[in-house]
Amino acid sequence: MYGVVVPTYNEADNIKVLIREIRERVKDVVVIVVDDNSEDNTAEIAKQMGAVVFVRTNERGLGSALRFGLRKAVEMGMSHIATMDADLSHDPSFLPSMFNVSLNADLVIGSRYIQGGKIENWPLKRKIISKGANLITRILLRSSVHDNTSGYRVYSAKAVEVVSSCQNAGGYEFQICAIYKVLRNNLRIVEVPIVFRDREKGNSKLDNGKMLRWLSYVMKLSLGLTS
Ligand SMILES: Nc1nc2c(ncn2[C@@H]2O[C@H](COP(=O)(O)OP(=O)(O)O)[C@@H](O)[C@H]2O)c(=O)[nH]1
Ligand SMILES: [Mg+2]
Repeated sequence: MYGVVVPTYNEADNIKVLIREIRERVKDVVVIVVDDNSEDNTAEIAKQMGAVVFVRTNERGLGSALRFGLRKAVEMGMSHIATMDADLSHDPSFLPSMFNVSLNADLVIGSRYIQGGKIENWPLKRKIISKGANLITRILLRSSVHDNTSGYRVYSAKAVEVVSSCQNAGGYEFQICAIYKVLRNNLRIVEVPIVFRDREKGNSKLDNGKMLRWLSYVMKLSLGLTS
């Protein structure tokens, strides 16, 4: 059974279209929305669209929401679980081929930085931050992956088990921790090209504080000071 985990915070302008497009592309898919108590009705809209919705009131953060959703998906019996952003940056038309590749891999990464991959409409500043974050990850953690920060992925149930140990990666750093754990456990990662589009509606939740926390985490992980 295929699942798609979508972490949300104030994505009312995007979630309806996203869920509809996922359903159009993948048959028998369960969409799991992990919403951190959005003020804009995101959770209610997702429920109306038939998603399984968890509203968290006592915890926040992209990484902890992903971990929570992935665990729930495995508990519900899913063997292949995609994660994707709610803001339509991750085009659901790539999902069928990513699920297909996941039949022979523990982690499939929708990659902007391999041949055929692309970023559309992102401001130069975001491109530099993303490229820099990937350079840092490849050097400090000796990651062979080209797009370590992509949130468009498919995990096997085995990979979910391995990344559940990323307890100290509550925010954007979860993406890095997950790749690190999967590589260390000798599981198979495959990157497939995706075209990433900047969001048209709603706001990015990435800010300077989150970037600093990300950097501090990656440095600690490389020195063996955190897990
Ligand atoms: N549940 C939850 N989702 C979050 C949180 N922060 C960001 N997200 C979601 O994670 C996805 C990526 O966030 P986004 O703001 O688009 O980041 P960006 O693409 O790096 O600018 C979106 O679906 C957001 O709604 C959070 O604290 N909790
Ligand atoms: Mg985004």
